[in-house]
Amino acid sequence: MTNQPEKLYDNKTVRRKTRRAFLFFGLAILAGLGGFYWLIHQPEENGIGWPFRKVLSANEKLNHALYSNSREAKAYPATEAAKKARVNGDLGLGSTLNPDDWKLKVADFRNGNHDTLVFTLADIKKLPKTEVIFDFKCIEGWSQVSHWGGVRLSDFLEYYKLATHSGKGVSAGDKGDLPGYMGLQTPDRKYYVGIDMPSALHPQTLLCYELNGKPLPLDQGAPLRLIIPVKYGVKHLKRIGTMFFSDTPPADYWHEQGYDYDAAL
Ligand SMILES: Nc1nc2c(c(=O)[nH]1)N[C@H]1C(S)=C(S)[C@@H](COP(=O)(O)O)O[C@H]1N2
Ligand SMILES: [Mo]
Repeated sequence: MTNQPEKLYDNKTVRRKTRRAFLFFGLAILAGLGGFYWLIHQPEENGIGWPFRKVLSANEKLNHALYSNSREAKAYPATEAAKKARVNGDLGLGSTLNPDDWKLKVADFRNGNHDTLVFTLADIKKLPKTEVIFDFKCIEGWSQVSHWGGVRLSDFLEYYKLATHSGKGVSAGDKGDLPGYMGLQTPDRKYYVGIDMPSALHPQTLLCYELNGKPLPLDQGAPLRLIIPVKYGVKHLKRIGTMFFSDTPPADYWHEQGYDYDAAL
């Protein structure tokens, strides 16, 4: 009798342990359900609950930090471009304009000098022509592949040594020497936008004077408009009158109406 193996557990112990295990799993499941309930009942921001939203903002911040000229809007073949590009928005185009009298005014930024520099269309056209064919997107919900021609804004700023504090070219790549933003306005200042400098210097961003290989029509911004494929249509200011540089975000027409400042795609 004495060397009979001791029973590890009697029935009572087994029952107790089983009950405990059930209780534990039950609680674990409840905790899981509770967490899920909590997750899906958080206040929403643009339809996204904040725990998810937090992850998105972190990604957005990362995007900003890593934003580089390598992020290009998809290019299309010219055959896919609309023969008749849609016209939308005429703020700042109300006054009559003789394209031959038009001049581009640029607030000089160098060495804190705030003189106004004046450029003719010929000053711009003498720089290499670049064409961009991309899907133009408006925040109103339409998009259209369209074909634009002009001079890269970065080429213009580089050639005339604009935009840096020191007066060096933007290609010197000295980020500390660049302002954070540039502003553009129609000649009557009724329409105006602010653009972050990395987007302004993006290789697809154009000072545009052609549509489908022909001179830009007046209602599409002749003689010179902005084409900035990394942004929604609101930023593609037609009929540029003035450009200036700033370390703080310049006034922006649609931002003042409540739209996102960046209007980035
Ligand atoms: N001067 C000026 N530029 C403007 C606008 C405007 O009202 N005035 N509208 C913007 C908007 S909302 C869009 S979608 C595009 C449309 O360009 P499009 O007429 O060539 O299609 O221009 C942008 N540039
Ligand atoms: Mo738009």
